[in-house]
Amino acid sequence: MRASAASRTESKVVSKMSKAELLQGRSFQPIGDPLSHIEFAEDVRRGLLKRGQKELYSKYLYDEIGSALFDAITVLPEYGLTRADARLLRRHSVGLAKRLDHPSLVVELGSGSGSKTRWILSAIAARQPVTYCPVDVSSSALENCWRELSKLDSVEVVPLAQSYLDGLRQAVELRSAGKSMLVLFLGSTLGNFNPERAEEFLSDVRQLMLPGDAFYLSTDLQKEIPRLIAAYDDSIGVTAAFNLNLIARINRELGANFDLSKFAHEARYDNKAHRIEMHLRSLVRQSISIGDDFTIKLRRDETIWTESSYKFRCEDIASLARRTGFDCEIQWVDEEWPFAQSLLRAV
Ligand code: AVJ
Repeated sequence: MRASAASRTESKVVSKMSKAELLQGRSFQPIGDPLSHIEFAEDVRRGLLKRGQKELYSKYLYDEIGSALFDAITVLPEYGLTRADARLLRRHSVGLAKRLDHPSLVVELGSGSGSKTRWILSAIAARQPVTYCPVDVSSSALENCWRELSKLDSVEVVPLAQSYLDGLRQAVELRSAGKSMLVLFLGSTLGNFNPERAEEFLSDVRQLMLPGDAFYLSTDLQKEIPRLIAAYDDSIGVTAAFNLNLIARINRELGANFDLSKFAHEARYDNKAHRIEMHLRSLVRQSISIGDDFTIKLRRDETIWTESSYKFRCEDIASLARRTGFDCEIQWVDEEWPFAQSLLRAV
């Protein structure tokens, strides 16, 4: 009796609350089950036991500490990418919203903390209510994103803690009949994929879209090598900490015994492949146990490759778009830090 009376009172109160108040009170509940411990262990095992160049997948850089360090990277003076991305979005959001066919669903792949997305979401929501699905494997980043953007008027945030394609597959279920969708892939995250994977990924995304839907893609552009090296090897060592955190994470989660003082962060540019590479260089000859699962040996100066960040030319994006079922409708370029945003239309 008492319980039902209480819940009746509660629902009455709730019905009077504004949307903002409702969202304030609602707890963060992402849909999905992000990366599993088993998958992490298997990927680490495969990458470290590889003959030749050892490697670790860059998606594992983003645990709670790694995501916080990445947020610090985005405000470093040397790291111009995020500011360029934000400048372009601020400058062109309204123009972009006008070109779109009143999308009712916006899906952001790799939203991170979502701070850049505010401009484009408000420009779209000013024209009609919108459902926003941030997709990210980092639930701490998703929670920040949810806190930041669920306050916007006419925006419903549905966070998806999943891989990009699983998240997109889930999100398209929320599309209202006859309405279009906008997929955002900002921050030059596409640059983490090698060219074959990037092409395959865009084709997979295209498969989940309908003709007329829009894909808005940010990519870092080729520029002077010293500027690129500085962006990935900053003077106060935040990027070094970001990189080293990956082996610290393996210590924490898989019971390994990496001694971080025996590794150095390294950023290199491969001028043929047009990519920055991050490596962890072993300063001595050493062996490391990954829990009681397996052991690896590292020679002095042998490296573990932890990330690639490809740098593009505008025409690379346009031709990649054509090969994957899109038409590159317009590109905007930041002059201060060469960086492009491309509006790709599903054909
Ligand atoms: C988030 C993948 C775009 O490659 O520039 C920053 C990650 N790595 N500093 C990038 C990163 C080192 C970043 N992305």
